[in-house]
Amino acid sequence: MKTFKLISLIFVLMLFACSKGKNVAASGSSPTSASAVNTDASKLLPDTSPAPTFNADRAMQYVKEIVALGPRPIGSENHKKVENYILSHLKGDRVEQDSFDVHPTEGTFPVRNIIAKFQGARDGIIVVASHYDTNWPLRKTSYIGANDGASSSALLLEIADQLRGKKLEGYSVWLLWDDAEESMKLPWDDPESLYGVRHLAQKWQDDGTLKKIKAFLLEDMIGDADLNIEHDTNSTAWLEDLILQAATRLGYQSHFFARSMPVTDDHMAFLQHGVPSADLIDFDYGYNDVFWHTTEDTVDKLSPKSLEIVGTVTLETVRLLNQQ
Ligand code: 1BN
Ligand code: ZN
Repeated sequence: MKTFKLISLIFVLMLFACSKGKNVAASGSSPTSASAVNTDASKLLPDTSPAPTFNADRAMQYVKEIVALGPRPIGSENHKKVENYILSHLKGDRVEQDSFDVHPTEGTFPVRNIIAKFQGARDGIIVVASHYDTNWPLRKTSYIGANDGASSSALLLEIADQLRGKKLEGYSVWLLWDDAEESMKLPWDDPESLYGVRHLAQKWQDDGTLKKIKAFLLEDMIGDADLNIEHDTNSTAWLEDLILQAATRLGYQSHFFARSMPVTDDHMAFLQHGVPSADLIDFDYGYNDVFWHTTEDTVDKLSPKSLEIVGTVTLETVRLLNQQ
């Protein structure tokens, strides 16, 4: 009888071990990537914690203050001002700066990634990122990138306000204002593109940080009053699923994933290094994207509600990642 019980126990333990391995999505993973996350909705813990909070009016105020600094292409005075603006909001937080020079054909330019680190109890990091520079080819115009760069940078400042002073029971959350996304060239795989994230991904690969990153969530062009976040087919599939789950829990799913397309944005650098990554981007800015990379990208096209939707869905996604 004892032997039978022992065999049963071993059988149950084996079953448990197998089920832990199931549903672990492979998309975006590689030998260097963080351990994958179980994304089966039925295995999530009961949802007892309160829904995330987000001050949309304050976030909108941040957008206005950023664009009031004027165009902020790399190498400009205004770029320095926006760096200082972001840093001034992170006083007392744990901040890392990743500063270096780039040498494209146009000359030598300083680039600065800014990272605010909110320590969690669990071993592992969730990165939430946004670029803050404006488009280099448009540097001689009045282009201020209200949606493209300012909205997502403001969203991160508001997320910092939400995390500050809280005891994080889950993974650490690192907010990354990355630089030179708009410099100098498209496409993303040109050596003169995505300088900030490519430098940081390599740095974090070299110092061992990268393997601790559970997810990289990129925010881009998320302030559009007519909010339609794309289903990005380059993003890690299970992370996109989790974002949709988060949006559905909050009743915001109608703003997500009506359209599928491959997006080549800052997250590509982290995907290339095997980090599960997703881009929350609305690439339908005005009819047929007419406002994108034009001087029409101004605050009047944005809505605080869109900031709130994406902000709370991001925080809810973090909460779901912590339940794995
Ligand atoms: C997003 C906003 N991007 C540039 N400004 C990256 C991108 C470039 C996304 C081309 C899609 C296509
Ligand atoms: Zn852009």
